[in-house]
Amino acid sequence: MKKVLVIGIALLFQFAARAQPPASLKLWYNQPAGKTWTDALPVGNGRLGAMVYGNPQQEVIKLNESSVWSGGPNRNDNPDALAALPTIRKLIFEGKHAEAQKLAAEKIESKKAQGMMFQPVGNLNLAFAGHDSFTEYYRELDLERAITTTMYTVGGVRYTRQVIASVPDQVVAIRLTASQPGKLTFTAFLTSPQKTERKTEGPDKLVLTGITSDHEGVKGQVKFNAHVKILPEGGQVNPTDTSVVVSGANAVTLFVSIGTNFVDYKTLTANPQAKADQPLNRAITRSFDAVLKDHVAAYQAYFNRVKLDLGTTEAAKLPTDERIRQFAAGNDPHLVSLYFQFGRYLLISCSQPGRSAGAVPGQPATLQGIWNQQMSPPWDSKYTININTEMNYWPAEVTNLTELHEPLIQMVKDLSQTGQQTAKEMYGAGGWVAHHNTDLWRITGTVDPIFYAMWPMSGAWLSQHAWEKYRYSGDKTYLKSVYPAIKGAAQFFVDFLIEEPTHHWLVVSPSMSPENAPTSRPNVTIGAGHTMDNQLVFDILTAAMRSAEALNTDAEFVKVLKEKRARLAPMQIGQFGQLQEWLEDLDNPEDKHRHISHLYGLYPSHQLSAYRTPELFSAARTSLEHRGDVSTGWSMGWKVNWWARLLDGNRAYKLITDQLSPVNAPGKKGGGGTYTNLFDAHPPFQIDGNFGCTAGVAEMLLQSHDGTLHLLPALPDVWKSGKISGLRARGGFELVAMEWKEGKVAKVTIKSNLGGNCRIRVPNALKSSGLALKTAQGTNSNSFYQPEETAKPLISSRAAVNPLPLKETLVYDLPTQKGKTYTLTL
Ligand code: FUC
Repeated sequence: MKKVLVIGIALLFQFAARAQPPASLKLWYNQPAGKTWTDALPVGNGRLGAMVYGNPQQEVIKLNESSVWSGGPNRNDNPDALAALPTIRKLIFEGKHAEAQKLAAEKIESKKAQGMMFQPVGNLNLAFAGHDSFTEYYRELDLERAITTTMYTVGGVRYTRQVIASVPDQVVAIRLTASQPGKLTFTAFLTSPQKTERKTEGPDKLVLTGITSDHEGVKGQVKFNAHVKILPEGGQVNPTDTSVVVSGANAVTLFVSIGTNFVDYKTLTANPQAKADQPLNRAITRSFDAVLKDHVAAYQAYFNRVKLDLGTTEAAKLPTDERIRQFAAGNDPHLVSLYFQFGRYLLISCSQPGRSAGAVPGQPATLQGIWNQQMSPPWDSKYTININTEMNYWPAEVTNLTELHEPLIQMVKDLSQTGQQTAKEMYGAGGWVAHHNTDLWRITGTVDPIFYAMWPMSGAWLSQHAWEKYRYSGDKTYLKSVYPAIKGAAQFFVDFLIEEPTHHWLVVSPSMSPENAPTSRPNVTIGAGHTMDNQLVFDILTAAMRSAEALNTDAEFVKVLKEKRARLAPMQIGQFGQLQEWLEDLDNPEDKHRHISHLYGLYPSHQLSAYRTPELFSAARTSLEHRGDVSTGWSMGWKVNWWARLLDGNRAYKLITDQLSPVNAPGKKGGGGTYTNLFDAHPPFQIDGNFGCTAGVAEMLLQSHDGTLHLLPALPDVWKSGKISGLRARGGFELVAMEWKEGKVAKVTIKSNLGGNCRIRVPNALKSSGLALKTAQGTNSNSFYQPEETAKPLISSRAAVNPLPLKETLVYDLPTQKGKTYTLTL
């Protein structure tokens, strides 16, 4: 009888653990992560990152700190470039691309370091003897409070562990409790793959000191200290040489603090021990609950700005790993909102402005955000700035996390300094340049073999982030602070553009269409006048021009920018009706390359429009069709945005489905997907796909790049009804709330932070009580909604270009006043 009762209670527990409230924003599992890093759950505060395994017998918390990188301050320019530049350019214009690439490999490719590695600090281990056999296991990551919780039962005692990474307190805080007094007995110790020394201080403190590794001839110079304070309630605490043993405690709080000698990319003079002790000494005067309360408040100040409801079905009651497995075949719209909010969670957790006392300013999200356990991670877990780093920040403005854009903007400012020398020494140009990778030390020479490296375009792309941030806020004080970087990026191209011999257009040479070689020139990427380059130069010259105009400065420079811009190569539509990737019509419809760089003009840029450039719009679609759907994670994340911009919600949703497939699904051939912890798979793990897809979901519901606030531009049939609140649009508008039913906007409330005309494009008629809502006429008077005219495309005589049929929309003008809120209804 007693046995039956115990089993009954156990089953009840199991059920309680499994039956989640339907719409909770939680990732949850019925098993620990074991040894699998991509099953562990991430927490972070922009500077500290931790992966929590939730293993009962041996808890592992893998620790990162954003300035722990191999090497030290260094430069990697190749000064031979300048003398070789005229010959390389001549060879390209003579069609001798292979020879040009060979010479560039000798003279432009960096002969120095190829970028340093973002490295781990180490692991905090908590060993619980006898906890290898447990029941009623449950593990979650709560996105609404940014806290992981692990629960299980051993010997009738319910154990709970919570882990957070706090911005206000600058510590990782861990709370261990048990359902009966005196039941917490474990050994805590630090380990690390780095060169470290470990000791204990006093009865209850673990100390690890280390220095990062040498790499590619650059001496490892980042010194770091990890300090852990272990504060039991009841019981005993006894240190050994390198561990602290807690016996018979009722509850325990652990605070983890990490400090380094890093000040900025050229300065390593901070005291790592003091940097680690400062937040730790403050934290230990506070309770876990107090730290938790402040953490949740700081986190929610960002997270709660946006809410998304795409509906909830029975599937939402399943554990997260099961939901991923079933997504394609099932009906689980809530998993998309969970994935969208997880993207926002990740950005809040891995990219914070440096505002806390004593904290180093956070670094931008690397290829892995801030979570890396390997000494030599894939692509060094650094910054690939020919797409991946930019993609990390696509959600920042639209999903209302503009402050989290700051670490990237700071990196742009840093590169605008380091890249000046590269521009001058390698290319004899003013302004600044960066190639396709950079790192903590802000290197701006080339990285990797020239096939991948010959791309002097990152300044143009990264500066768009500085400019677009302004287009959302209209904050001129901010614009002034980034104007020198934007101007410097433009100045480089003013000096570097060269006239090509056939059409006499101004082009970038040498460069490439990122990482893709045309079929007719196998293994040779180098060339001139690639479509993406032309689009990027158009954008950077425009950004500099419009910034100068907004700030009422540099009138002479603006004239130069206008003259140069007018002479750029137009976009071209090739023989298959595709948007040409290269200056010549070399595209192969069978090419499935993951980079589709020439569609930069469609997204994130806005040079292609259904309404203004129908031929180019149709050509972009043809190019995208040719490339197909399934690819690496980040490529699919980009495709969600492209299909959204092509106003095809069902196809965008299809790409979300590809993205939300398990990375190791049986029978899966290639392509990325999603790990059980919702991390994006390149594979391996790369965080860009998370951010790309998050931005894509927003782009399906709201667009503001093409002269209007376009509501529900790409709504898939499966999201018939839903609600979203808090998205931001250019020109200082905020979508306070939008509700849609049966594919129609039922109610929308818009706040105008800057005033001005609000031009709205919608799928259905809307009305307003007492507002001056009128059918739109003429050009939009709002200065943030002026599309930039691109040159008329050249169209191959062999191309059949049919403008795509467009769904009918209505366009309204609503004059707004600064600070006021407006509601429109069906
Ligand atoms: C670019 C991509 C790869 C990978 C790497 C980090 O080079 O082409 O797919 O994402 O960055």
